[in-house]
Amino acid sequence: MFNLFKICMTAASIIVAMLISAEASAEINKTAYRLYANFTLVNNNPNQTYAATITLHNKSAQAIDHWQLGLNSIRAITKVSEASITQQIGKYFLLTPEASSVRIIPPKGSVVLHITGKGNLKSDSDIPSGYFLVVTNPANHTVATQLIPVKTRLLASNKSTAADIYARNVKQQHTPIEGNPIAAAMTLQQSLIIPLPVSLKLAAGNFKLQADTKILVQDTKALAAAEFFIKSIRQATGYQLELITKNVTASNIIVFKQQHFIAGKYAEEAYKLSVAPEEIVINADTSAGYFYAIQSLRQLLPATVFAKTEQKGPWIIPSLQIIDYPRFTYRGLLLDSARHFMPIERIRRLLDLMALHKLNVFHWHLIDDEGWRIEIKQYPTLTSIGAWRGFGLTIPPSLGTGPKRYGGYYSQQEIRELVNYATERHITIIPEIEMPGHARALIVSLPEKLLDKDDKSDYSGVQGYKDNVLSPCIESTYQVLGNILNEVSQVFPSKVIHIGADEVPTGIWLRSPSCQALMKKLDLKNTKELQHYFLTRIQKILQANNKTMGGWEEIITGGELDRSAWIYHWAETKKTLQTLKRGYSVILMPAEHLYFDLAYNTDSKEPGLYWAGYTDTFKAYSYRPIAANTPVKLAKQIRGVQGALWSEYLISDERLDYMAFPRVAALAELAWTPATRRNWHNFSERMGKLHLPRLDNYGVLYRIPRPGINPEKLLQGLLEANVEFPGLPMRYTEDGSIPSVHSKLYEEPIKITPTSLKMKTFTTNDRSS
Ligand code: TNX
Repeated sequence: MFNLFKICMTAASIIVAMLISAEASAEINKTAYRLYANFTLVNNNPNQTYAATITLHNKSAQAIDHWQLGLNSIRAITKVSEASITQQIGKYFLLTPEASSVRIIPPKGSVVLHITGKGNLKSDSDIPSGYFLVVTNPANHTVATQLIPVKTRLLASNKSTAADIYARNVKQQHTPIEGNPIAAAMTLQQSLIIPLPVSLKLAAGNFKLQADTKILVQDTKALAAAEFFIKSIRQATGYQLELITKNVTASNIIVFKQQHFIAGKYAEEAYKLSVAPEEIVINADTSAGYFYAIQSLRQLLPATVFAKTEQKGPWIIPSLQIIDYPRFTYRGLLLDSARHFMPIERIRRLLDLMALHKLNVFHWHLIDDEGWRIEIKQYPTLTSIGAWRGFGLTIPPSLGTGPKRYGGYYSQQEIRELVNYATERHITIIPEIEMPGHARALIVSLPEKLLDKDDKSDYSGVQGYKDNVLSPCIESTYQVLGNILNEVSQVFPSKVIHIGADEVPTGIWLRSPSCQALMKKLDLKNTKELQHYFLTRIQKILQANNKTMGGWEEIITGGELDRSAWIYHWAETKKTLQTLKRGYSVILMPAEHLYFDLAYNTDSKEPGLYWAGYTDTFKAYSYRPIAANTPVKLAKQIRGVQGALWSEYLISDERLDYMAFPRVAALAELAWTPATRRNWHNFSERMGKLHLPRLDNYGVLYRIPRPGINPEKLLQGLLEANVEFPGLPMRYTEDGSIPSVHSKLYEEPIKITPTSLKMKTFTTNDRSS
C-alpha cells in the first residue's frame, strides 16, 4: 500500500510531466495531463492466472491520443484485451492501445483495459506499480512521459484477527527453540543483552557512569574500542570521558586490560566484562573482543544512551560478570543495493546497527539486472549506462520507480571509505558481483564485448528476463570479468568475493554457434557443465587476485570447484549435508527463515515477497542451523548464518527499517548465542522490555506487532491481551475511538464492555501498530 501511496504523493506534488527529450519540454509543460489509474483485481483463477482491470481516468479537459501505458508487474501480464504488449523486459511492460474504444482517452472520461496475467495476486505487493503514460506527438515524434497516480482496489484485507494473534503468541511461547526447554530459566536481569551472552552473572550493586569517569587503556589493541565507546555515549550523556593510559585512581574507572582467558577459535572475538561499583574491567585478547565488550556495555546502560540528544541519566550499570564469545564466526547480513539504490549514509547506519548486534559480515549485492552500482575505472559505461534506469534509457523503468531517471552508484573512493568504516566496526564487506545470470545491467552497458550476437537461444528466468545471462563461450567475457574482478579485488580487502551464479535459466547458450563449438571442443554434455567450465575459470581469476570464491549453492551443481569456495545455501537446507560432505564451507541463509524481504505474514497489506513463505521474527529466531543429524566434524564447515535484505520492495528508508527489524535482532541471537541458551520466551520479553526501547531511542522504525486478545475471555467481558514482545505498552478504548498515547494502558486482565473495544500496541516513542 505504502508503495502506491508514495507514488501518489510524488505524482501529486509534481504534476508537471517528466520529460525525456528537451524539445518536448515546452509543449508538455503546457499540456501536463492529469490522469489517474484504478487497478482492480477481478479474479484470481484456480489455474494460476488472474484477471484484472486498469481504468485510466482523464481528469483534464483535453483528449489524450497517441498514448501508451508503461508499468511494472511482478506477476507477468500475458494478455490485454484492448491493447498489445509492445515491450516486455523483465517485469517492465509497455502497453499500446489497439481497440478503437480505448485509443483516445476522452476529456473527463475514462478507458478500461482488461488484463490477464500469470499467477494469483495475494498481496498489495503483487499488483502493478510505477504506472506512467507515454504520449507521442506524431507531428514531431516527441515523446513525453508522466507518472500516474494510482488507486487500487485489490483484495479485501485479510488481517489476522486479534484472536488469531493471541493464539499465535501463546503457541510461540510454548514452542521450544533448538530443542531447548520452554520455561524461561532466566530472569530479565540475567539476560540484559541482545544477542544473549554465553554467561552473565549478576552481583550486588551498581556502577555509576559520570562525567569524570576515567577510561584506562592498558593494551593498545583496546584503544579503538575505548574511543568508540567514548564517542558512542557522548551525545546522550553529554560526557566527554577522558582516556588515560596510566592508572591514577582506584575507583570510577573503566579499565581495558589484555587477558588470554579462552582458547580455540572463539578467542578471536571473546571478551570478559566485569562490572563492580568502583570499576568496570574489560578483558580481551583482540581488538574485536574489546569491541564486542563495548557493544555489550552500551546495552547495559539505560536505553536512552542510544538517543541522539542529551538525556538525563543517571547512567547506572548493574554489577555483573559476562563471559562471551560467538557461536559462529560468520554472522552476516546481505543488502541488495542493485534493485533499489541507497545513499552511502544509510549503509553506514545499517553497519552501525549491525555492529550493535555483533554481526560481522556485510554481504553487499552490488549488481543485478536493474542496476550496476560500483564504479569500474576501465569501463565507465557500467555506471554511465548501467547505474540508471528509466523510460527511454537502456535499462527500462523497473520495480515501480517510474519513467524518471532513477539510480546511482558508489565510487571506488566512497567504497574505500565505507570499507574503513566497516573495519572500524569489525565488519568485513563481501561484495557480490553477479554472473553469469542477473547480468543485464552489465551486458547492456558493454554490448560490443559481452553480447554473443549469434546466440539464438530462447530463455526466460524467474525474473522474466530473456537477455540477462553472460556467454561463457566468448573470450571477451573473461577479459571483461577479469578486469572487473581485478578492480573489485583492489577496492575490497575481503578474502572472499561473491560471484552470485544463482537462477541461471534453462535453455541458455544451446543455440549459440560459439557455445556449440566450445562444448564440442571440451566434450561438455550440457549447459550445467558449460556453466561449470565458466565458474572454474572465474575461480582461477579470483585466485590470481589472491581471493576466494563465494557463490550461491548453484555454483556446485555442474561439478566440483576448488574446495576453498564458500557455498551460500538459500534454498531448502536438505542439500546442506551433501555440500558439507563434498568438503565446502557453507553459509546458511534459508529464504524461509532468513530472507527479510519476505512479508512477515499473509496479511495482504504486509509488504514483501512470499515465494518462500512468510517470515516473522519468530520464524527467523526458531531456525535451527545445525540439523540434529549433522556429524560434528562436518558441522565445523558451517561458517555461519546470514539474513538477506533483497531490495525489490525496499522502496524507502522506512521500508528498510520495517523489513529489517525486529528480524535482525533474532538473527543476531541465532548467529552469536550458544544454541542451548536460546529461548523465545526470554528473547521476546527482552525485546519488548529492553531492546525495542533501545531501537526507539536510536530511531529505528521497526515493525510493531498488533495486540492479541483472548476471544473466550472477551465474551465474558474480560479483556485479556498479549503481544509478541511482552512489555510493549498496549492501550485501549471502549468508546470505539482509535487508541492514542493518552488511552488507558493495559496492565492485567480487566473487566470491560467488549462491544466497542479498540486496542493498539505502542512503542516508547509513541509510534503505534
Ligand atoms: C531470490 S535466492 C534471489 C534474489 C531475489 C530474492 C527475492 C537468490 C540467490 N536470489 O535475486 O532478490 O530471491 O526474495
